[in-house]
Amino acid sequence: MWNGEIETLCREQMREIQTERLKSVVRRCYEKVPHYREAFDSFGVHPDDIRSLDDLVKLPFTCKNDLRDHYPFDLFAAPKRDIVRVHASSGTTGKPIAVGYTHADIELWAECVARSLACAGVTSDDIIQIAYGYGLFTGGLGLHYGAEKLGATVVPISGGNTKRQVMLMRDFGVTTLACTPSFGAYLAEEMKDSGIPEEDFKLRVGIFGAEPWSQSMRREIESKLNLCAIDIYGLTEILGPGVSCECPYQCGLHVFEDHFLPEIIDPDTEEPLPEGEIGELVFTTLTKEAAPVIRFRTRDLSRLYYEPCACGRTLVRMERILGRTDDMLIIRGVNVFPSQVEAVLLSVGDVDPHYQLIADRSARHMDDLEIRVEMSEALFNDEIRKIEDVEVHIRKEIESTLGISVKVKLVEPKTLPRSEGKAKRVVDRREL
Ligand code: DLL
Repeated sequence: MWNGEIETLCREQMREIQTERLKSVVRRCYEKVPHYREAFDSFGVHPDDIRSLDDLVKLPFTCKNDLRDHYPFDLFAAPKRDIVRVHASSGTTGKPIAVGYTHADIELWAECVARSLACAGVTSDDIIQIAYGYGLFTGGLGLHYGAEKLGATVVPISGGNTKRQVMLMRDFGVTTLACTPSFGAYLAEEMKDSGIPEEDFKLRVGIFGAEPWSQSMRREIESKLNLCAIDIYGLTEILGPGVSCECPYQCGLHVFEDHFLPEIIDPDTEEPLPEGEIGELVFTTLTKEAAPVIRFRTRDLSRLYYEPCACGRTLVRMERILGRTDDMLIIRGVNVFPSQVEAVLLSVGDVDPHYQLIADRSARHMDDLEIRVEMSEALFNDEIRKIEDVEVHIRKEIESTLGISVKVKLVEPKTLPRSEGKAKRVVDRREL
């Protein structure tokens, strides 16, 4: 463990640390950020009212819109001269959000990523190829500083250029790959096509995150890349990668809760939900200087569980992200998450992990959902009859999982757009 003392604290001691830090971040926000002072005042809550973790619920939520409305720097709690870095995220629509970091924040971030990598089983003997994008996106630089802090050898290749990625992976004897799961699947294809014998690659761990992926996708990537695929989670508003990460037991992501205090709420009623129930993840940063956030609504769906992990960590675990409240499609009144479809597609076999969900509205104002997925090379070379059978089989499986009728179209291998960062799984053509 990178920080064994913190990662194995008993619950009582962790709560003590969190309580002290919560009091201090709430006061800091109230004193330094006009938005928080106004929000607390209008909620009728004062920093003096926050005496224990149970008082957290008295505080107002912060939403992505609050960050947009104060774009770029109005939520900063540190003077501009202390800001040493800015990252931004545009999301899928509209105005971006910007987040600043002081020296101490960059140090905190490196600590959390070093913890994540150590948790994943990466050591200073590893060579890590960082194929997340470098730039305003937090993936590249976030992983970079943490991997250097851990003492691993960093190959800062960034995204794109798949042929070069594969060549360097072989030439440098890369042992750890960090990228989005969809780019991982793309690289697996490129490695196969390169004709380089499998045994020439030395990969053993993958650090995959930044987009939802299913358990079946994990198994597929693990067998194609011949590594242990670890899930890492984070978001720009809170830090970037390194908010939580799995260990090789792959049973939930350990949340670095001495820095990020998680809650699960019902997205509709906004009430906190008991342990184990699925709802929206909410985070409060406990130690960030430049851009602290109070009760940030992530829109990500997950659940929390507090029993210690077999790895010895006592940190609260969150389940892999089950979907987002906003990438959920509602088709004829039924909630559909791309991850549900992905799980079915990959469990059926005969198809590759490249797919898209296309929602459209027919002339009779009915919602249609078409699922396009690439067939495997083997199936493509098979008889047309077999292809039709697989199509029908997939359609039936998806219909029984989702409870709605769908269209399924198997397309030729390598015809759907590939992504070098986050995959675009959903195309919604309905005019709502
Ligand atoms: O994606 C930070 C990151 C970079 C995480 C590299 C992991 C690895 P944003 O661009 O702000 O930050 O996007 C944050 O991405 O709210 C989730 O919806 C999604 N996301 C991030 N990690 C995961 C994951 C980075 N492991 C948004 N599983 C979050 C599922 C994830 N979704």
